[in-house]
Amino acid sequence: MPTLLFRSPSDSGEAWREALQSRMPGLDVRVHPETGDLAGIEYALVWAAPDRMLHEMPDLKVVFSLGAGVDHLLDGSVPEGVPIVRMVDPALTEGMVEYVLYHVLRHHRGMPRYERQQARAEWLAHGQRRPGERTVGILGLGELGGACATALAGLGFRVRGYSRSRRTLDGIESFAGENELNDFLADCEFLVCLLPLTEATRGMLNRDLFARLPADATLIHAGRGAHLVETDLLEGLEAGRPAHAVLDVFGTEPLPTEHPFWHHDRITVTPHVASLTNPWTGALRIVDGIRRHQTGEPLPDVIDPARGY
Ligand code: NDP
Ligand code: OXD
Repeated sequence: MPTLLFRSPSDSGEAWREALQSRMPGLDVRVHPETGDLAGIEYALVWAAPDRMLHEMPDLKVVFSLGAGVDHLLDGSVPEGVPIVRMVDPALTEGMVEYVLYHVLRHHRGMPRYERQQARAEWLAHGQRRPGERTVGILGLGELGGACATALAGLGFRVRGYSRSRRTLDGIESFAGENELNDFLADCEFLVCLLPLTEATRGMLNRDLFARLPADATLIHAGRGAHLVETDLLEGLEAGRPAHAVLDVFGTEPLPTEHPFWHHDRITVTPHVASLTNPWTGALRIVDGIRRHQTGEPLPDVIDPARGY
C-alpha cells in the first residue's frame, strides 16, 4: 500500500486521514510532524511545505495541493520534476459560486444601504435595477471563474470574463490578454477576481485598474492577497472606484488586528473562506490521482510550473 504525507497548518490531519482511508483502506497516511522515516513516502498532500521537507523525501513521486491555487508550492519547496496536482473539486467550485453570487446579489440589491437604514430605523425605498442592466466582469475564467460566470449569467446578469487565452462559454463575453483588459473593465459594475497568483498577475488590482472601472463598482476579490495593492485600494475607495470591496484574501494572513481594512465602512472582510477544500470530496480526487499514478495513467490537473498555475 502506498504512503502519503499530509501537511497543513490549517486543515485537520485526522479528518483527512479518515476521509482518505475510507476511500483507500490501507493507505498509510503520515500527518506532519509525525512523519516517521521520509524514505518510502511517494505522495504528499500539502498546503505549503516547510523549508526543504519535500526535498528530503527521496521517493517522492507526486505532490497534491490542498488548494486550487499552487502559489504556496512554487517557491522552490517542490523538487524539480515532481508533478504538482492542484485541487479541482465540484464542492470547492460550488462553494466559490455561492460566495460570489451572495456578494454580487447583496450589492445588486443594495443591502449594505438598507442595513445602514435599519440601524437608523429609517423606512426608505430605493429603485431596483434588473440584472440584465448590469455587467459582472470575472478576472480568471478557469474552473472557478467559469462556474461563477455561468451561474451569474443564469440569473440574468451580463457577464464577461478575462483570461490569458480566449475561452468559449455559453452566454459569456470573452476577453483575452492585456490588449483587451481596458475594454473588459470599461462597464464592470462588479469585478470578481479569481486569478491565480503568478508573476504576471501580482499587483494587478492596482490604481490604474481601479481608475478604469465605472463609478460605484464593487470589487469581489477571492484570488490571492498579492494581487491587490492595498494602498491603491484605500485611495480608490476614497474616489468611489471601487465604491465597495469584498476581500477574502490578504497580503498577510491572518489579517493583522490593526489593519485599516477591518474597520473600513466600505470593505467587507472574510478570513480566506470563500471556498474551503472539503476532506470528503477532496479525498476522492487524491485517491483517484494515486490510483492513476500507480497504474501509469496520466494525472489530471497537473500544473505547469513555468506558467505558474
Ligand atoms: P484555473 O487555473 O482553472 O483558472 C485560472 C484562470 O486565470 C484561467 O482562465 C487563466 O487563463 C486565467 N489567467 C491566468 N493568468 C492570467 C493572466 N496573466 N492574465 C489573464 N488571465 C489569466 O484556476 P481556478 O479557477 O481553479 O482557481 C483560481 C484561483 O482562485 C486560485 O489560483 C486561487 O488563487 C483562488 N482560490 C481562492 C479560494 C478562496 O477561498 N479564496 C479558493 C480556491 C481558489 P487561461 O484560461 O487562458 O489559462
Ligand atoms: C485554494 C484556496 O487555493 O483555498 O484552494 O485558497
